[in-house]
Amino acid sequence: MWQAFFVLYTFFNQLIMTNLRIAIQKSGRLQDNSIKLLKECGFNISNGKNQLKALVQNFPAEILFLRDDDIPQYVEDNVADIGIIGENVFIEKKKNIKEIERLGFAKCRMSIAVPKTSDYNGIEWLNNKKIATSYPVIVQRFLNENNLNSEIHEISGSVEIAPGIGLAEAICDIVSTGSTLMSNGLKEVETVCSSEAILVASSNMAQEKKQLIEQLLFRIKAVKRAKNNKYLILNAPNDSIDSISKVLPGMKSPTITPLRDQNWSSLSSVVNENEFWTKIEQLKSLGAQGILVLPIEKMIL
Ligand code: PRT
Ligand code: ZN
Repeated sequence: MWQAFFVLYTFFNQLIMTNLRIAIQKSGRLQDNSIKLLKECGFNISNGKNQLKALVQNFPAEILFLRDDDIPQYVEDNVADIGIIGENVFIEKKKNIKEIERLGFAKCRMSIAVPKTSDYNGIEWLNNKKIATSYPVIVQRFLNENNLNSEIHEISGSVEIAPGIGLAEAICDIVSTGSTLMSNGLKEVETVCSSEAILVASSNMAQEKKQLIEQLLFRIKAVKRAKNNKYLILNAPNDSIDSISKVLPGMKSPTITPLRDQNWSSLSSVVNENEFWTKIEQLKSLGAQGILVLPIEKMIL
């Protein structure tokens, strides 16, 4: 009797339970980092690859594996509640969705490139020229901002070969290291925009989904913050503790523990990656010694 009740309870519970549906790229440059981020947020995902859908075992969420170009439409249509895409795709697709968090990976830029041998002498050169691209919306926005009247030739892939086969005089494509442009005899002449992976969300969704997103965002922020900070432990002469504490205020104030040598203390605190080396120089000049630097896994304020 009780067993039957339990089975029925579980069944109805699952029926009414709302899962947060998260769309990520099925394969490509965004996939590994998207899965890594969700795992760092504590998600236990059964198996990503070769599946269209995966259930998160320890959070009311499921992962949908899709082509990155399709994710904005799925999020707009509420098939997925949130998604991870490149900012370039977000701008290009112009869907009714919103950016809710920048994720800091898949960093790249969109640039205009022309043949190395071209007599390019400034942005005006592009006027009345043909530009090949897979991103017509982004290119048109750039042309409008610069009062240029160029022709956009939309192609879906291998944009970098367009000038070589006489399809266009310039291209606009994603650039990361620049080696693709170089090996195709092209030079980068203008940056159109920069891009990184972002989390996007549907503009209208149920309250319980919003709460789940808030929970996920809390975790993402803790993971991102941890990546941007380092944990420092150092030894300092007692008479420098005040000045060192000013250099290393940490999350509230540094932890100070006396050493066996009564003139010295151990001090630990958190320092932001951006100011790391400047702070190390200041600490050294204040007499700090034996500085240990440790990575932080999660950082919750
Ligand atoms: O199959 P699906 O449609 O899902 O994937 P996709 O082939 O459209 O996208 P994918 O996986 O190539 O890229 C996904 C996202 O990663 C892009 O939308 C960008 O936001 C981001 N990203 C970051 C990049 C690059 N770096 C990148 N280097 N996307 C593409 N490239 C390509 C670029 O198109 C060019 O061919 O790499 C080449 C340039 O690289 P470098 O290093 O030679 O300059
Ligand atoms: Zn794509």
